[in-house]
Amino acid sequence: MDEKKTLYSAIQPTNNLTIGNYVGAISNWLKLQDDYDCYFSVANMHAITVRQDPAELRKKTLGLLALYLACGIDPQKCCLYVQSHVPAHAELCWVLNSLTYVGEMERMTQFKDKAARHAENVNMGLMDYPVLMAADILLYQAQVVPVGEDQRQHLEMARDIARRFNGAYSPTFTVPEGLFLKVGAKINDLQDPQKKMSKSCENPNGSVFLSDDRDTIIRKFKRAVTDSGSEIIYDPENKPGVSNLITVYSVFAKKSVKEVEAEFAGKGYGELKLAAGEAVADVLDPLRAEQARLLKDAEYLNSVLKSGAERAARTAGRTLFKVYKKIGFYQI
Ligand code: ATP
Ligand code: LTN
Repeated sequence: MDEKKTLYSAIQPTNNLTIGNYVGAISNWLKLQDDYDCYFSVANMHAITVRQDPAELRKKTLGLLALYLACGIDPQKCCLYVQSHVPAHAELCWVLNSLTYVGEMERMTQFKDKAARHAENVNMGLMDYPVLMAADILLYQAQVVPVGEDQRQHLEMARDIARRFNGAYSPTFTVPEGLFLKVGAKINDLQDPQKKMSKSCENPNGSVFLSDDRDTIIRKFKRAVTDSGSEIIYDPENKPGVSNLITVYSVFAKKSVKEVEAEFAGKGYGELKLAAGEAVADVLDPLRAEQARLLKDAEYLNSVLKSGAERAARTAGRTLFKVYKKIGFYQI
């Protein structure tokens, strides 16, 4: 039997996740969990690089874990854990810091964006974010890392750091490959359909959050910006609003774009908006209910976290041990 490849990914417990995150990240993980040996973490150490309210961070950490589970990520198949529960992340990050140059961190697009957005708090952690992400991935010798386009540069950095370490000492780290899924479509903002839907958007009507209730979801879709004309055809260039609604409906109702076009031939934008809203609500309602049920079961969540942290720490500990030996840290 072929050994399964190791896969690593994470989401930060900041803001509320949108249907974009669901389609672009979690729903893909679900499909990957049978074919890979998966590690999925809640990246709370990354989250504090932007100021967080402590009570909220605690709540969102557990909320994200409950969401992974509610979406069907199976803790029997995957290692689910919270990043700060495995000290090796911070320890390896420190070692890798000495192999990373300030200049290359200053050039990272996300760092420049976030530094501009949080000018009052351009802290060392924000700059070090990609090195911590490299440590996450390299600790588990991950071969495959599913991430969105926005993380491509960080993944490239992780590959460079791995090669640099392997070259300076001896082969130690697996050089990871990014998995940039083409399917699972990109979802755009409902109010500004030229822009990707994001957790931190300014207009809350543009993003549909996984925590939104049915009425809110339907209301947001009813208000979605559409285009001139009245035909329902998929043409992202000329009809970004309608095309985005078609994408959403096709993903959530599990129909092809062609099927959606046929279903709405001769119908109006209003009907498509309503259908999209209902399809999304039909998927999210049970998810939200399951997440709420799990959040009341602290004993179960803690047991998942405990076994996840133990398993993650074992794997990570093996890598860190090798690293410490190679760099000359005296061992007792
Ligand atoms: P923020 O607004 O806080 O930067 P974000 O909503 O852009 O966050 P990330 O945390 O950067 O989300 O991304 C988490 C994952 O969700 C990534 O794998 C990313 O590719 C995916 N993702 C985010 N937004 C979308 C979207 N609109 N469509 C598809 N996938 C998305
Ligand atoms: N930076 C990523 C989250 C993240 C991650 C990782 C993804 C933290 N560590 C390791 C893949 C592998 C994000 O914001 N999407």
